[in-house]
Amino acid sequence: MKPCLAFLVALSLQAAVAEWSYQTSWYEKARQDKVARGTVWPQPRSIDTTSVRYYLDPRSFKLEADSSSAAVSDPECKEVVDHALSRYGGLLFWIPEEDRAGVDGDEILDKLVLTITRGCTRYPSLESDESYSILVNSDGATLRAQTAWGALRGLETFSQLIYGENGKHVINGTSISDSPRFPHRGIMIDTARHYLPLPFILNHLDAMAYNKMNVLHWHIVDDQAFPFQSATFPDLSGKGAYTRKHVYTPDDVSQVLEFARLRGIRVIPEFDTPGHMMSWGQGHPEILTRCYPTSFQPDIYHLGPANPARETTYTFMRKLFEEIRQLFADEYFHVGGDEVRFQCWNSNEEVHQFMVQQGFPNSTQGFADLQGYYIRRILEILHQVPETTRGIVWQEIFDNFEITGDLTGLNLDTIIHVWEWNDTRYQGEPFREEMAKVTAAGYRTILSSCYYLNYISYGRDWPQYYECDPHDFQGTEAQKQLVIGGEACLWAEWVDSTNFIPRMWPRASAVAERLWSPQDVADSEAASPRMEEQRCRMVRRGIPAQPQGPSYCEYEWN
Ligand code: CP6
Repeated sequence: MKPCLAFLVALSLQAAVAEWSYQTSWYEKARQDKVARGTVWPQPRSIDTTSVRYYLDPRSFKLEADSSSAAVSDPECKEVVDHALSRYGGLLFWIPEEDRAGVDGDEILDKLVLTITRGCTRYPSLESDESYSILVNSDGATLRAQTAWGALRGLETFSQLIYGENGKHVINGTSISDSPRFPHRGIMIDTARHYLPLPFILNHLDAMAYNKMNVLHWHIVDDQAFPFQSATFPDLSGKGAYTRKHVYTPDDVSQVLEFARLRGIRVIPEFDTPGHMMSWGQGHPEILTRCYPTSFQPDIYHLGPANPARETTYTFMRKLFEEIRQLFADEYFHVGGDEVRFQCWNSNEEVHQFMVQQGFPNSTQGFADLQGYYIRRILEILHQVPETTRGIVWQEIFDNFEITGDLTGLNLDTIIHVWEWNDTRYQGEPFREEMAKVTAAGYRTILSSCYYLNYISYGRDWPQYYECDPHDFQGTEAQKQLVIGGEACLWAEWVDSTNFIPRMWPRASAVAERLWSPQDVADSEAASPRMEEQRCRMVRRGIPAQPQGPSYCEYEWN
């Protein structure tokens, strides 16, 4: 009898302790200060919130397009809007049925009415207007945008304003007027070092939309693999992909493009040239430079950069670019240009003869001239392919033209992508100097140097991305205007589908806010509770974003 009684006492004591710890959970209290429910990421340009609460009933709430506006009358708008309304219909309410409380007797918000005041284009572009405004008050809720792309950003914001309280979905009285600080807010993914199956790319595009990012820079091929399946040159992936299964077919690419378009995201392909092309040589060795061993480099790679001395190289690139331009819709195309080894060109007699013929000196200067010649021709080809196409290049191309002392070969419509950064250089602020130089020469630029997500370390590392500002360099107002944005880069030597999403998110969210929100939204401490909320929001929506320190989410990943 006695042990049995002790057992019962212990049991009820345990229950009491459990009850006590639930009710007064110190961590729950601590967390109240660390998360900020119903806050928006990235922070809008202007937001006013009242303390009036409106309640939403998931069974009857409606997202509606104003039928007298372009949201319905313009077919290009309507397609994007219809998809978005159905997507967000599924994202607004997340409190599980069993935890929900009725809202009878509360002040109800029954719908959001969306108005598009201008019109739409089939694809988003660098020039797209993404502005929107939201008003929630006792008259109801409205969302106004000039274009479907602005409507998408506004729907995302509206969905984030809704929070859960005592089992009810709530929104406060709110007035928002918002537009992005930079038009190019990108993320670079690398599908050459590891193949990323399509569902992971699509999941990532969803996460980009949740963070109002609008450019997927697809570094699709590189030295290690050529997963892009070309109809013109099937041997490129036939022999250059890891396996026959590790490829992106034209249908795969179309799926990515359409999924991105419906979320207002541009897809810019990168076909890196003349360096980083080893995998191309598996199927087409004739376009690469054969490297000969030298006393300095006895074990140099068998095949090096593109062969700039052969006319056939340019014919090949022209045909490939024509195919790619047909498939990808964006006006911009990234042609790389980074990390070219001159030793291989130097070891090759055919290349030497070509340099003599062109009058290039036999020196570093001469190889810079040669690379300048090659890129100038590549950019010319880009200009000539059907549909206007402009180039984006890594910073070496600019640096290189600077070495030759003649920037006239580098068309002013080319965008310079600044990426170089190592610790000592960072101390010396070299990327800031680079931004100043590039813009002083009149080129538009995007910054990645301080947004390299492939670096990892112990601890909370997003503040360093958050605090790096693309305008933080010495320059005139006109120079600042030439900075069109930035890109987070996740190089994938150590990343595949097992760790891609958690390594990317929510660290890329820090970059997203830097590029969207006003410059003075820059305090990472102040941003922390919103970041915490954004991370849990992504988890709730099916993005396995990694934690940013000890914490929990109300609705965990499962
Ligand atoms: N591959 C290509 C890479 C890198 C670049 N280009 C790279 C360089 C330095 C770091 C990470 C990645 N792996 N094609 C540079 C643009 Cl730290």
